[in-house]
Amino acid sequence: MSTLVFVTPTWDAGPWAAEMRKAAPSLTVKVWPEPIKAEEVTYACAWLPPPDVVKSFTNLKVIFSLGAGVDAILADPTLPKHVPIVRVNDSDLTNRMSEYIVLHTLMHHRQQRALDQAQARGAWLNPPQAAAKDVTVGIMGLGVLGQDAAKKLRMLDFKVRGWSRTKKNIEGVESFEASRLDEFLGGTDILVSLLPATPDTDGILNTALFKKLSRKGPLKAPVLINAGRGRQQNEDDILACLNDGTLLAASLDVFRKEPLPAASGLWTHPRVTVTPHNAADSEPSTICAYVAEQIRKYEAGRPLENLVDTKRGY
Ligand code: NDP
Ligand code: OXD
Repeated sequence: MSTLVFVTPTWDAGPWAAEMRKAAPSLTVKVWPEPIKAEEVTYACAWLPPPDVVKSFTNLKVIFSLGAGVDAILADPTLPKHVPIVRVNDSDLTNRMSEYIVLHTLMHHRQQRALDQAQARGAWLNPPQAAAKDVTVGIMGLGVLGQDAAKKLRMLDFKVRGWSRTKKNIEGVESFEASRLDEFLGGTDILVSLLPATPDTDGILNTALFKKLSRKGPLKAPVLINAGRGRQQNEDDILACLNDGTLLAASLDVFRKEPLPAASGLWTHPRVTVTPHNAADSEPSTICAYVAEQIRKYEAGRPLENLVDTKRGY
């Protein structure tokens, strides 16, 4: 019998273990750090695993990331190099992310924060309202999540463009490969990041980049929505750019340090919307069903899906 262990120190693993027992009754399911015979563990399901833990499972066959991003798993320098890592690619998580991107794009497009603030003052504010077809949303990262968000924004009639390492062919979406970043930015009114955290994307959302965004859109200054990873953003630059008008507003779901420290000026900035890294939560029942299905395929000698390329870092 195979043993699966959850290594999720920041989450209550109880509901996860219960769902996994339902999804894969033949597995022995454990939760780290309960006493485990490390050599009996064949599968590890991880979210923010502490360094050195995964390597202690000497007969591990597969590591499952319980999220789409794998940066926290790859950050462990002792991770066994020969063990494949599978990440989440699941319609439930994807739909949740697209909800977030559509919600925040519409919130900025319809100037909802300004209307809320006017309501609080009892003011009848009715600013000019542009049509979605006159606004370009530029998505950095046209992978599983970026492509779904792009399609849903298109359905609302936004112009959509995307930037990714390699060029994509998505109906109605203008695709820019890595070398065309400046061109991509120059036509973007609302910038969305759905990039993974890798050495190449570290700090990419900074003043120099924000200054390249379009100022010709109906809102006259660009908006930033980051639901990728906090490491991508320079938070001092974001505040400075909001204050000098380089950026109009921002919605941030991810931060360099999470939870966002109380002292951060992002909490109180009137044009920043802070959300607690909940753009797309991993739902135990669907993700456990996904992991169980992968294990069934693997044990039947079929290939694992959604494998992480550890050299690229995503
Ligand atoms: P994918 O791996 O499917 O897509 C990643 C995209 O980023 C690809 O299009 C890839 O290009 C592009 N990319 C990667 N590196 C670069 C680079 N250096 N330059 C240009 N483009 C690059 O990932 P997902 O769409 O599934 O997820 C994206 C990220 O979203 C996750 O890694 C995670 O950090 C974040 N996330 C956040 C959540 C939240 O709640 N806030 C929830 C879930 C995920 P190419 O296609 O050419 O390889
Ligand atoms: C993920 C996340 O990567 O929730 O899935 O951040």
